[in-house]
Amino acid sequence: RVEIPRDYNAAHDLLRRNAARSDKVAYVDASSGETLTYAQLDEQAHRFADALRARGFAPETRVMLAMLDTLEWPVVFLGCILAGVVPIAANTLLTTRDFDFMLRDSRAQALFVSRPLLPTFETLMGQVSTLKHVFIAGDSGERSVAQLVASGRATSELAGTCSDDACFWLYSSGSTGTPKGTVHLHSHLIQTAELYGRAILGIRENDVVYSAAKLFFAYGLGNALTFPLSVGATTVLLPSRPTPADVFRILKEHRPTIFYGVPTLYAALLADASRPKKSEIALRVCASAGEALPAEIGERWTREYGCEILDGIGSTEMLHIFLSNRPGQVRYGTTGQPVPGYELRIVGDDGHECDDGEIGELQISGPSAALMYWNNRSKTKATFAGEWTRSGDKYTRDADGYYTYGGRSDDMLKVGGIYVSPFEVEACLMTHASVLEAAVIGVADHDGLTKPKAYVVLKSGQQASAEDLQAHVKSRLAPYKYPRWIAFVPELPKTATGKIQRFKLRAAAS
Ligand code: 3SK
Repeated sequence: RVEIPRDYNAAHDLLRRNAARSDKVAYVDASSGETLTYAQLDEQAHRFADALRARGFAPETRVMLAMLDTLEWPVVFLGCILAGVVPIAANTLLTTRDFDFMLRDSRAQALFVSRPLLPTFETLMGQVSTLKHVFIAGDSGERSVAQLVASGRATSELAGTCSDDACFWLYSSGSTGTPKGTVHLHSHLIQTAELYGRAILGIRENDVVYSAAKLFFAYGLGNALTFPLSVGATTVLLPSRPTPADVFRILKEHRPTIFYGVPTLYAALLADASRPKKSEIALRVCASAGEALPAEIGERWTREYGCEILDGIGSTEMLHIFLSNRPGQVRYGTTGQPVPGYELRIVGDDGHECDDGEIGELQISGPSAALMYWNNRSKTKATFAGEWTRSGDKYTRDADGYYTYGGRSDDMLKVGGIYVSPFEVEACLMTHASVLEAAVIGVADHDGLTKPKAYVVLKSGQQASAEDLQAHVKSRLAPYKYPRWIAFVPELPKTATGKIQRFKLRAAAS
């Protein structure tokens, strides 16, 4: 574990580490080609912090970032933290209803929003009484992030934060569809950089990194902000959702040495005939998280590119990866071994610690565990049990200390690395005029990766096609949540008290 002084500011630490790298490129936008050097990042983050202070944003005030991965993202995030203001990095794929909940729940006083995302927020402006200011990223007008930065002084004084102060929040998807504000402290970012970034990935100054996972995800935040800034590496950002063609272009043009992806993307890249040859790219190591990487995908990637994919698992609650394969010791089909600095245990239903080979819930103890879920005492108590954080994931450990994923303890699914609540998709299906009932489970596609499948009971005398229902969900929920398959059934399996037995559907589907 890293010793962190009591008086500590996470953004100050990350920027100070690069004081001697003024002209080195910290970020490059793969879409526009624009770059931000370490000196520019430092100056703009300090100006931003000063501008916040000048506008009366006191330490501990919360603000929301709903921003695409552009050069302004690290400026806003680090600038807030320098000022002691607490940024909430929001998933830009969510809907107005999700943002409405998150803005009210967090009482964020300002919103920093990328211009293309403005329509999603339009109906909320003036409606959420705690939201006082909106600043637009990717713009140069009066209410823009750029103007805010320009208005601040470059020499702002440091907020008197300490290592145990709230630093930033991320919203974690809840099984009921209600996101949970996960509060992280100033000390957490650098812990993940040292324990995983440096010790497992071996990230160093001359690395160029590209993360397909966006900065608002805990995975992307470590990949593309904390780890590269902790050692002075260069990070490639892409504002849009990465297609295989985007990734191939980045791999060839920017020649990242570290690529972070999710299994669905690795499968899509390997399935694409236009993928580059090994000689055209410069990867030395890849990481995968979000869902278990099928062994076949890892093996094919290594055969093709001569570099390993380190499959690991992390969580929003633990901030980054705590269990991972290590370079030179990869066993595809497993999630590897505990990351040193984290302690893991597997616990059976009755609370006993499992022996090797026995399945139970994975629990983690480590220095980056979130403080709590905001405004949610019962879920906080259920997840953060003293030293131990419950993952909700089932695992077994073999005699060599390698861990293998065995499914979720609850009904949540992971789709392309992102949690999806079956309840939320079911509730959305039931808003369709023809649907009486619905149940959603995860089903493996041809690559062995989980996608939502819905079982639907139609109202008597009503008709609807699978395409109708898919379009209905797509227009109301984040795009990755729609059911890829729909089965029309006469009834759903239920308990005597009327609860849907999703496990019966899962058993029948497998
Ligand atoms: O999904 C994961 O495995 C993960 C990895 C790193 C950070 C956060 C998460 C959720």
